Amino acid sequence: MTLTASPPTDIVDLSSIKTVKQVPYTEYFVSGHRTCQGCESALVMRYIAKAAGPRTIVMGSTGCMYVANTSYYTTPWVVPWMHTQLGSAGSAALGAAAGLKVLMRKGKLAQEPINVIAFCGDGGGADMGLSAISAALTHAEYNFLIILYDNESYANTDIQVSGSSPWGAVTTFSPSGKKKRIMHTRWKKNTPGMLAAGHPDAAYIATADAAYGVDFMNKVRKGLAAGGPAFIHTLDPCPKGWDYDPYISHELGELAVNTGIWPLYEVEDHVLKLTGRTQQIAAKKIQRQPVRDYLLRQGRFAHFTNDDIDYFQSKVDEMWEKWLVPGVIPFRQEVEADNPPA
Ligand SMILES: Cc1ncc(C[n+]2csc(CCOP(=O)(O)OP(=O)(O)O)c2C)c(N)n1
Ligand code: SF4
Ligand SMILES: [Mg+2]
Repeated sequence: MTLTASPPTDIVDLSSIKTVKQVPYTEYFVSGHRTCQGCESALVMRYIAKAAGPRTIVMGSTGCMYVANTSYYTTPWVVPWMHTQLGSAGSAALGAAAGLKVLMRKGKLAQEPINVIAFCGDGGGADMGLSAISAALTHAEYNFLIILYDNESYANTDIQVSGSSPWGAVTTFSPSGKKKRIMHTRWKKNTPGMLAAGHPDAAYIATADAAYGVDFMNKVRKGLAAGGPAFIHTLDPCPKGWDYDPYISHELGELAVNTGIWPLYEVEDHVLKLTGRTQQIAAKKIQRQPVRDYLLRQGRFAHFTNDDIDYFQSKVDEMWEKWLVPGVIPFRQEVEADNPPA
């Protein structure tokens, strides 16, 4: 099978995909990139482009999905693509959406739907560019989608720890040593929950995982059709940074969801809906798998003792059993009996 780019048409189809058979065949992110074998972030790019279709502009922050995707004179992007600075996905998305709107209003561009998508990594989005994303999500009058692909490290510059790296993970900045077995002692930042809770004007906010491709593509389409600022955070297994055989990338993506470490949800019109396997876990139709099944498949956790695994499990249990909205909002509401009025 050869993957060939179709010439762009003026069709923007953002309808829901019901089964894998309805997934569009045409690719707009094709071969010719140099990401590692088994790179789930590359799959995220492919699914974004597939779901959005030909009338799409993509902007990408510095990181693996910029560097490995734009080696000199080559690119896998069939749709227009532009690099933006490491912390600028929010500004790029907002600026492009505003620019298109003005050009259309002035009659310099035909009035037609054009998808505006900006992506960033966890370093670029959850750390450095968080303020730009936050600002962008307050601009209800513009349509765009920001995608944060989270491989849980600054991968492109050789796997440095980020605010999205999981507790205890070995990175080049947090090696496990004799004196300190656990060097990275901070819990992963809850970026999608923070953005959902703090941006009432955002039209759509979701989490996703490329191991569940149809769910992800539908979320991309919903975000683009939402009629305002939208944000999706994906969790992407990274064979190089997580240290495992590329063969199991997909399996790790599934385990992240099935252990409850990465809850899948969407917030649409201020309504939160758990999706896919996460919904089934919450409804007690299936049980969460132990985090051990996920952690022990990855070299970055190979130094973990049973106590470390138990600690990790207890933190994930807390998310599910004690958070105000399990897996999403990390508060506990004060119970009056605990604190009676004076
Ligand atoms: C302002 C700025 N600081 C540092 C860099 C160097 N740099 C390029 S890519 C990168 C890592 C980005 O990490 P992330 O956003 O998580 O993307 P990933 O490489 O993991 O795909 C860094 C630190 C840069 N390009 N710009
Ligand atoms: S280091 Fe990780 S994110 Fe970067 S190209 Fe390789 S697998 Fe993909
Ligand atoms: Mg990263």
